[in-house]
Amino acid sequence: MITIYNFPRGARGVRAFWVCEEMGVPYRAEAVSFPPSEAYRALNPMGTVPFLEDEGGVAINESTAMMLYIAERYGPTPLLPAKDDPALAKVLQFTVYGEGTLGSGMNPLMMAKFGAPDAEKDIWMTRALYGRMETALDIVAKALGDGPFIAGETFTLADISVSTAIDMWKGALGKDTPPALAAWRERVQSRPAYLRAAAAQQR
Ligand SMILES: N[C@@H](CCC(=O)N[C@@H](CS)C(=O)NCC(=O)O)C(=O)O
Repeated sequence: MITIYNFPRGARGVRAFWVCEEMGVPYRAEAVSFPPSEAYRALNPMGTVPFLEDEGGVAINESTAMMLYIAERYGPTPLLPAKDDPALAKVLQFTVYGEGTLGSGMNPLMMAKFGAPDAEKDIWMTRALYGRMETALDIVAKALGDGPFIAGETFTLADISVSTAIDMWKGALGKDTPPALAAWRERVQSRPAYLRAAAAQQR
């Protein structure tokens, strides 16, 4: 069975829980304390969460790779369109973008907010990165257009990846959801599978 390690309320772990919940794939949620123990670092030397293990020695420490793995390994699923579906490129683009552009751009901002000395929080790099994240979120809003979902009529991995990045933008960084994304975010995060995923760490 899949095991997903996560910090309590860690947004990126919710990506993997959520995909499992949408697909009905069983998984075990394992809480990781901060700072991570030596035993955890022996499994995942980066010491980051989430971390996924599955039968056959599968070990993944990138949340969007976990999403794609679960969809491919336990699919097919409407969350990931088939090879010949015209929506495939947009789903892959925004699934990866949720972490490759958004999540990885927000990490240094979280480090500055929670780790930097006060005098070094508001430096050129953090100001530039906040601006870059705002531009990146505008691009999501343009891709969504009139919706209902990022890749069109069907809810996919792209919606999961990007909406959980906005959880970090709002939660850890204390920023507002861009108004053009608010109704979509509420729509996707009222799905029963999301609500179960968000509670998964407490089970
Ligand atoms: N690109 C990785 C990022 C993982 C990551 O940075 N996770 C954060 C928590 S959400 C973390 O573990 N931070 C502590 C650290 O980097 O030591 C992913 O998508 O899973």
